[in-house]
Amino acid sequence: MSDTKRETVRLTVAQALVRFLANQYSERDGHRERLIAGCFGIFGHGNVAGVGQALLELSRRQGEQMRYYQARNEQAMVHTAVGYARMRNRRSTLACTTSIGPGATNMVTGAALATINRLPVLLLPGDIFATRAADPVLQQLEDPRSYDVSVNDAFKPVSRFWDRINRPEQLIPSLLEAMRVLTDPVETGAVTLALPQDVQAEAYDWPAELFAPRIWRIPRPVPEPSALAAAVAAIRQAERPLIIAGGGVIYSEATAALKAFVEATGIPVAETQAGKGALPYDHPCVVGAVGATGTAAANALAREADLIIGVGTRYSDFTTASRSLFQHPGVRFVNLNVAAFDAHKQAALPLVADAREGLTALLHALDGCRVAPEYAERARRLAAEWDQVVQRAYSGELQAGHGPRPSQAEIIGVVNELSGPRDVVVCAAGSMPGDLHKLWRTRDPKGYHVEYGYSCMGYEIAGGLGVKMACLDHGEDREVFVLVGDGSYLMMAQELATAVQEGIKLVVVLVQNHGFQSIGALSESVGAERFGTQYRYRNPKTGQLDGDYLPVDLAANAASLGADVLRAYTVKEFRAALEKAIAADRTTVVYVETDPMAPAPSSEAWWDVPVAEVAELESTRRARAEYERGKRTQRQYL
Ligand SMILES: Cc1ncc(C[n+]2csc(CCOP(=O)(O)OP(=O)(O)O)c2C)c(N)n1
Ligand SMILES: [Mg+2]
Repeated sequence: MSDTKRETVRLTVAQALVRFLANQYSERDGHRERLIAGCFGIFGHGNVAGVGQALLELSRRQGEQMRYYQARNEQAMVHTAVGYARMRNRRSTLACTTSIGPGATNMVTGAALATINRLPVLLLPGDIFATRAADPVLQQLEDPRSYDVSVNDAFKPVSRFWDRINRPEQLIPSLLEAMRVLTDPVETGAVTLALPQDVQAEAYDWPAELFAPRIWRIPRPVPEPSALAAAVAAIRQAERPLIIAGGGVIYSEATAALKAFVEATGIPVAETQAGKGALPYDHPCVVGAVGATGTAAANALAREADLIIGVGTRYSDFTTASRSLFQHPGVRFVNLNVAAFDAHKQAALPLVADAREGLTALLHALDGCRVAPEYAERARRLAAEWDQVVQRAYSGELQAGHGPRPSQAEIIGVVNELSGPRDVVVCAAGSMPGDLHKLWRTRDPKGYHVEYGYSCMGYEIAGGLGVKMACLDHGEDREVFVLVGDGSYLMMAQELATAVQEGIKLVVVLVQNHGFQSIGALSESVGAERFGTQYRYRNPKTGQLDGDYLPVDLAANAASLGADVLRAYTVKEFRAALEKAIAADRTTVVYVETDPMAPAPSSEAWWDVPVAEVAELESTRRARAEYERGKRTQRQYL
């Protein structure tokens, strides 16, 4: 131990925080990048003098950088950070600073989205005075049971690490733990450091080494030998194994390992929403999307499979068709997952490991074991049949009789055809995620970005912005196509202004169908007759919302936010408009009206949405009978 006095630097808590963040790096496979690539923020009294001043001061220093980005809504900036982190495969993310009160709680939805999707974001809400000198400060929640409670406690259940910095020196261990959690593939999600307004501005003598560059190695845990042996034995015994590739395959950059594994074994691969693109759509082992929004091909194989090999999947109800999909009486699961929590789902044989390491180990241990040629051939035939369905949906043939407006599938087909193989499609809620899951022909592991863990309306434009920022920061020339429904657009369109402000180009396809087509169709299927799902005037005759469609002009709205806008009413016009948007160098919105009554082809899989057990409505009673039939297909996998 040296007895020289430790060098210190006198800074405020906020100044120390941003200097520390500017010096953090992630590293995996020898590749290093900034862990916190920038900071989004909206200022108020809870952060303007603290983190705001610190960001300004850092921006004036030579060398160290933490670029500040301005957003319009705090929820949206978390979405942008999520889009960024997912595009970087969790190697890098953004921080988000807010004032106290509503600015802070606006981020709670974003935090939940990040945590549920297992994506790292760093949230820095302002908080009430630690000294309590001026209580109650503007926007303070006063809880008569405890002075210690603030609105930021609402982040606790949706954060993977949460702390409140009531004294300067608490910042040091909290920052270290925050970085560890952000870069841990098992624990990652939203990390929240609540920063009392007074503490942000307080000075402290920080050890200088706190600000030295620090590297966080993202681990690749290897499988335990006995677990590997058990998994290998199960795979060797299986006659009809099926792989379900989840987001973990892509985040772990295991797509080449998956390709090698399936080419050696011939095992077919179905993909979840987060895992779509793990292999190109036309790879001979790929059978497409699985589950409630899946392809008939993948779901037919899933029903017959005697072994499901889940790789990097959390088995959401959409993936398992609410546990009704896997119908083989002896079906077993082998789950390769970095998180033991997920690896054990469906009473599986758990293989707790990084997806790439696990697949590579399995490949070696299986040593030439292959599925029967008839089985591989059946998978190929089913996939080819589905591809024909996609072609007919893209061309409008499948929805013949609808019109005059284009079907959503035709619009998706044009976007797919005009986009480049490395371009990215972004979506989150409504009927498009399901249609995209079934129909989108993904050609690159990062080409498909549908947020379906939280399926949060409003993610689309804000998330798409983060995707594009991640591309630009890393010199990737990819076009980002944001597909957004009118309902999602109305919920959160304002980040178009942020894209315009930053000179970041997005192509936004705004699909107008006058309300919630997705929930409308669901409502009909549960006997609720599309009640309250369309954007219509209240009808004075019926007293209901079944009058004319509202005259809301979303194209004019997009133009008012600074985007270029093109309107299309036919497939031909849409194609021409999209070509223009692709050629443009500014954010361009292509507004298109579609026919809400032209559904995509069926997945032939169920989704558990309980229907009223007693009802006066005949439509509900019929739906309940149908529901009970579905319910009987639900299983427990033990
Ligand atoms: C924030 C949020 N609120 C509510 C929902 C439930 N929900 C899912 S899809 C949807 C409607 C989406 O409408 P739109 O964007 O127009 O897409 P469409 O269904 O018409 O394709 C709703 C209300 C949600 N997913 N997210
Ligand atoms: Mg809609």
